[in-house]
Amino acid sequence: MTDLHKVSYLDIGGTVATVERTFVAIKPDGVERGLVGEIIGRFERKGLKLVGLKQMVVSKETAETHYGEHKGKPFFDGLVSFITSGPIVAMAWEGKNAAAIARNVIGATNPAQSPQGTIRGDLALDIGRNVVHGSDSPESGVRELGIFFKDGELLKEWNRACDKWITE
Ligand code: IDP
Ligand code: MG
Repeated sequence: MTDLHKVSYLDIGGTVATVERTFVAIKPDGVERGLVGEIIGRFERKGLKLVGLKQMVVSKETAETHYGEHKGKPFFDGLVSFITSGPIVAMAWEGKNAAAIARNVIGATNPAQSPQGTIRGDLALDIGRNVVHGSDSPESGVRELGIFFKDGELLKEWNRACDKWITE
């Protein structure tokens, strides 16, 4: 893991700021259902910046590491088997409060409790098929980006012309 997984340095009007990055993945159900463009578009429209993107099939070992906090729970084996069952789309999104913002875009774990307007509220029915993953804190974001991305796979620094219209 390197600094690339944690922050980038954004120069806005001469002010250099550290910017948070978080991990988001479209799960195999979202990919199978053709929701990749729809889901990426929601994060883009929110103003977050895409700084890493790849489609991949997750190994059992990686899935068990990623979901390590849930080991021993009744749904763990099913979750690992589901997340490794087909391709996912792994992403790194950057922006102010990226982890919390991405969780708001995603919604609650159970789609039945997730409001309309969120990804899970609009596009999912079942807690075991909730189409997208998002890191639950900045620290989890760093950990999970380190699991799914290698050095060189994330953009180092990319200043968009529109950044000043998104972040004060
Ligand atoms: P999160 O994805 O909203 O962070 P977590 O509690 O971290 O939710 O659970 C990880 C994933 O495990 C969930 O997204 C969901 O797919 C699955 N999961 C969590 N709780 C249950 C459950 O009670 N039954 C089936 N699957 C579950
Ligand atoms: Mg979680």
